[in-house]
Amino acid sequence: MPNQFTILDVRDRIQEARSVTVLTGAGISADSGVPTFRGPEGLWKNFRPEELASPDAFARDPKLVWEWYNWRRELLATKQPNPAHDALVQLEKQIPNFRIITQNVDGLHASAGTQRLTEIHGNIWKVRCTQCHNITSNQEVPLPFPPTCTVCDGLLRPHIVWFGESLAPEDLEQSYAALQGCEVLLIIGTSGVVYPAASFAPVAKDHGAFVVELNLETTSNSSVVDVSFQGRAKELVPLLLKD
Ligand code: BV8
Ligand code: ZN
Repeated sequence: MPNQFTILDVRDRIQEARSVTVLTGAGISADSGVPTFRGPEGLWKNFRPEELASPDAFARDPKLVWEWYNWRRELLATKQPNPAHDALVQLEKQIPNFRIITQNVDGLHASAGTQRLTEIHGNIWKVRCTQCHNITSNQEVPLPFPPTCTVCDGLLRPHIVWFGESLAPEDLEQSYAALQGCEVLLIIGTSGVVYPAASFAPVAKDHGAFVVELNLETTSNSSVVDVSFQGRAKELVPLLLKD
């Protein structure tokens, strides 16, 4: 079915809104050259998530898990925010109530300059002590194994939410407040298969939001949203700004 709305209709709707929430996934960073997770070139093509992104995997073989994260940190150290990240920084300045909820752990929204940001799956540039749970920023690439805590000498792990782990309660609270209180929810570059983020579109919709999807292809969110545009994030997102 053809779209009932054009991208310029959506731009007007966003510009008139007092509250906009944005949910992003790996697709927004794909335009910066960061590999996505699923799909033909995705990271999970070569690795099984439960073998690397799970607490069991880390307990079994922390060195292997750290090798994978070191490889990703090395790759990310060469990447920059793209025009989609930058356009969202501009949008934040125009909308009184604004929040980005990102599933991405790459830190690119923060380095672009987004202020009101909830990184629900954590951040690859932070580490957490498995003993005393102290969280610190860490940009060392590669991080020599075993990385240890300066407070208690415990083994450090990536500050990332793995499969089977709960999201931080404060991040969930902030996300649900932003989803339930927004006039427009913009969903950019996510396949919509990982929970709880996969259920965010219906939450916003049930609370009266106008829900927009920007993606290269149709996803499991497409049937829920009010309008879906297919294209690259770096081309579509800047069109939502004022001229
Ligand atoms: C939890 C971290 C409570 C690693 C990640 C059955 C039913 C319901 C739930 C479950 C279930 N079985 C298990 C669960 C729970 C599980 C889950 O959802 N599993 C799924 C797979 C079924 N979830 C959890 O465990 C979560 N915790 O629920 O806590 C609990 C506790 C205990 C037991 C049960 C429940 C924790 C989730 C873990 C999240 N961490 N990995 C790391 O990054 O190092 S998930 C991983 O996927 C990534 O982190 C990423 O953030 C996330 C989402 O992926 P996407 O961002 O969407 O990326 P993807 O590649 O899939 O898609 C890219 C999209 O971009 C595509 O659509 C593509 O078309 C588009 N695109 C590409 N290029 C562009 C583009 N679009 C625009 N422009 C472009 N240029
Ligand atoms: Zn410690």
